Amino acid sequence: MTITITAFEQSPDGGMGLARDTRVRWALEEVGQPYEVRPVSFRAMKEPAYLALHPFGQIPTYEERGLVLFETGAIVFHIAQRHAGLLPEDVNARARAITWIFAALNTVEPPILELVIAKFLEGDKPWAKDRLPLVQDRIRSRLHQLSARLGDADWLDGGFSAGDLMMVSVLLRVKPSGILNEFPNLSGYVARGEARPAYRRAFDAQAAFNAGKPPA
Ligand SMILES: N[C@@H](CCC(=O)N[C@@H](CS)C(=O)NCC(=O)O)C(=O)O
Repeated sequence: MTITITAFEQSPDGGMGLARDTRVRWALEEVGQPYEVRPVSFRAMKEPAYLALHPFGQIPTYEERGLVLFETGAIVFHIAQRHAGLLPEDVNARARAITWIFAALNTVEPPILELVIAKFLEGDKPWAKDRLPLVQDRIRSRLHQLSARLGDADWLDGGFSAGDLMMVSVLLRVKPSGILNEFPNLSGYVARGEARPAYRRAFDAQAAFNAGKPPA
C-alpha cells in the first residue's frame, strides 16, 4: 500500500518544518508507515486537476488506495485510527486525545495564524502597528490557558498522542515570534516533541526535499 502526500515544490519557509505536510510526515513516521511525496507548485495547486483532490487548493493532500483526504486534522486522525501508536486504546482516553487535536486546530492555531497574517500579509498596512500587539495578546491569552492545563506534565493527557503531535505542530508556528519562550513549560513541551525521533525524521525529510536532495 503506497501512501502519497503532497507538499510545496518550494516551501516558503525553505523547509524549516512550518509547512503543514510536516505534521502528516510526523504522524506517518510515528506509526512507521512509508510514504511518497508529490511536489506541487503554487500554480498547479489552483488548477482543476489538483482542486479535484483538494477543493481549497492547498497542501497537504493524502492518497491511499483510492482514498483522498485533505485537512491535516482529518489526515492525522485517519492515520492514528488506522495504525497503532498515536491514540490510546481506552475509549475515554482516546476521546480526550482526539479533543486535543480539535483544540490545537480550532482554538490554539487561529490566533497564531492571525499573527502570520498581521506580519506577513498586512504588515505594510497603515493600521498594522496598532493591530500587532492585539494579535500578540490574543496568542498570549491562549498560551496562558494551555500552559496552566499542561502544568509540569510531559504531555497533555498521559502518554504522547496525536493530540500532542498536533498541538506541538501548531505551537511550532509561534516559536519564531519569541512568544513561546514566555511560557517555559510550553517551550519544554515543544522541545520534547521536536526531540522525538519520528519528528526528527519528518523534519529532516522535509528539509532534504526542499533542498532538492533524495531522502536519506
Ligand atoms: N486547514 C488546512 C490548512 C492548509 C494550508 O493552509 N496549507 C498551506 C500550506 S501550510 C497552503 O497550502 N497554503 C497555500 C494556499 O493556501 O494557497 C490544513 O490543516 O490542512
